[in-house]
Amino acid sequence: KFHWFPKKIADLDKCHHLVTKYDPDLDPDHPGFTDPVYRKRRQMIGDIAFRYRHGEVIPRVEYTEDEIGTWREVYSTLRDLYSTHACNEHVEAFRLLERHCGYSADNIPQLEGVSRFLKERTGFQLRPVAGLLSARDFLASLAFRVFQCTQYIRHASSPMHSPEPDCVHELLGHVPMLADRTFAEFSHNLGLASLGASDEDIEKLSTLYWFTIEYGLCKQNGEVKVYGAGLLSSYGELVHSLSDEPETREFDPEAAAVQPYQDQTYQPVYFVSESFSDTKEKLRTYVAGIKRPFSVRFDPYTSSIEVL
Ligand code: H2B
Ligand code: FE
Repeated sequence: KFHWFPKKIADLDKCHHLVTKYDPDLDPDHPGFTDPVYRKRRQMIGDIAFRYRHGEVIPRVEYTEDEIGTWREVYSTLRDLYSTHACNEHVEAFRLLERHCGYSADNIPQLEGVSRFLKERTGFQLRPVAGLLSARDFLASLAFRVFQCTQYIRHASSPMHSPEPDCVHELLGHVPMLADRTFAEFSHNLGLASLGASDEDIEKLSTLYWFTIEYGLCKQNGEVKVYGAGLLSSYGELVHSLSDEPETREFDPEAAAVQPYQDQTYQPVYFVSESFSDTKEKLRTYVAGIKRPFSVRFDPYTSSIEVL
């Protein structure tokens, strides 16, 4: 079976299939489920994403005092941990984001400004998305160096945790990492490998995504540090991941691609890379083994995919 995939960057307008299992309108465990004001706000911000077309400026959101309050609480708590827990690349990019992109405890940065910053650093850009996207659509956008980014914030009753991606997760976890060249290349390659892949291979690639981009650890100067965005945006699990409790294993894509994972509680096992270049090289070897009846090449001049 052959799956449609985007060939040019504007085709990403068609990659908008949401997974609703953690949606506040449908999931009774969502902290916002019983809060009609939150749900309405979520819809309003979601509409920006539904209306958005490639090439447009990402509309600003004027965040409320309540929303900024939630942001402030998470920001100041997490920021204190980054110097001891986050990898160098994250710490370095975070410094730049504070200096140039409006990152601070009192301000939720606007996606358009952040997108311009990333574009200058690694060619990555953001586009707004209304919630958790299907793995296929999400991975496909990485093939164009586009990161689909939520713009709403988690519910005020639960500042340290969100069952679904929100702007805290994206801006504090993903964005600093996407500012690193090697990491950007690794993400881009994962995206290219997903284009037109079978459902089984998409499942494996999303599991790999999970244990690297979301929950990855790496060695730096003889210590283990965090580079996964899911960890860098969750206080509890960030501390847990570098404690003695979880099991850690050396990163091996064959093993990570089929390792069962947890999206409800902390991971029982994390994979540790020797370095980003090591992750990138191992991933390159892994994806070369994925069978597709064609191969793809990204043309950076036109931001389009050549099918060979
Ligand atoms: N959607 C959104 N909006 N953000 C993500 O970080 C995300 C997603 N991650 N969909 C994807 C799924 C990931 O869990 C993998 C590729 O399945
Ligand atoms: Fe994420």
